[in-house]
Amino acid sequence: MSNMHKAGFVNIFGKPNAGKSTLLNAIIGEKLAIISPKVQTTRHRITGVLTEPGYQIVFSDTPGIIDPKYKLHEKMMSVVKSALEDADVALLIMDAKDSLQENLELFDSLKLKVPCILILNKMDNVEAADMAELLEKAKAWGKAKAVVPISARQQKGIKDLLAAIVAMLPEANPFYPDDTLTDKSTRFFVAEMIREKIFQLFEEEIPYHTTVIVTQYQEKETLTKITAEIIVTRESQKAIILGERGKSIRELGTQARQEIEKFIERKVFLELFVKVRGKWRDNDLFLKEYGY
Ligand SMILES: Nc1nc2c(ncn2[C@@H]2O[C@H](COP(=O)(O)OP(=O)(O)OP(=O)(O)O)[C@@H](O)[C@H]2O)c(=O)[nH]1
Ligand SMILES: [Mg+2]
Repeated sequence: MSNMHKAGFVNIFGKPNAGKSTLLNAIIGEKLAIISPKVQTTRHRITGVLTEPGYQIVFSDTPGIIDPKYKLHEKMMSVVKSALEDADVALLIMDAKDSLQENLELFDSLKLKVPCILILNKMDNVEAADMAELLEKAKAWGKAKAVVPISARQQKGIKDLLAAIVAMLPEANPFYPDDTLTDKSTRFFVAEMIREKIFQLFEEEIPYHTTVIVTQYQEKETLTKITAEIIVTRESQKAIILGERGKSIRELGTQARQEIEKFIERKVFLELFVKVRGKWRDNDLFLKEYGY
């Protein structure tokens, strides 16, 4: 019998929409990271802690890697950079339908200093024969300790992935108490859940011009009262979020409230306000105020 305990930081990297957040949630078994079919959904580093007998893994989901076009993007890429620096193991994830060559070029450009696992995600979308061929080609890259096909959405291949990770973990004591799931606050997750609904309900550029900040969070006797501000860059965007006679923001409020109630397991009274802050995405003070 050995008392050896393993623990480490395992950070997830990839292009936008590869399924990083879906993977984090599948591993932790809780919806920590928000998900949408649109690119650039994740803007922060989201930690999820998995504690099992004999090991603890601190996973970090990160924003998809892009060329920055404004300051918010730069902040997002600095999140990726810092995650590159403190990983024990890097999970490099790609959509199995996407170009292998493009993804490998991106992964090469990261100049990783830690061992990595290459993950071929969304295998549910690909014929078995094509998947086998992709797997061979991916292995030929030669830089990953393991290449693991998964479906994050259908939670397939997660066990194999975990086994590959655990084999690479350093010996260490756990960093967190065994009931810790994340280091982010409930307020943070509430703002994220509202932002997710904006990504899911509004088209085109709206989600990209929007951020959400929780301004009030009060636990009353029978319910939790939450006030949040939705920040946009233009009056026209505010009008779209409000909708005709407030129809759109009511729908947004209802969907977000249901999601928050599931998360905190309490009744919620949610009040939303929309504010226009021109160019907040390029303004250091606003970015800081909004948590970036
Ligand atoms: N078919 C299929 N779709 C998936 C799978 N995993 C994720 N998706 C979908 O891919 C889209 C993007 O998923 P996310 O988890 O938000 O991707 P991400 O890499 O975190 O994206 P960013 O945060 O924008 O960088 C969503 O519509 C997911 O439902 C999978 O295994 N199979
Ligand atoms: Mg994401």
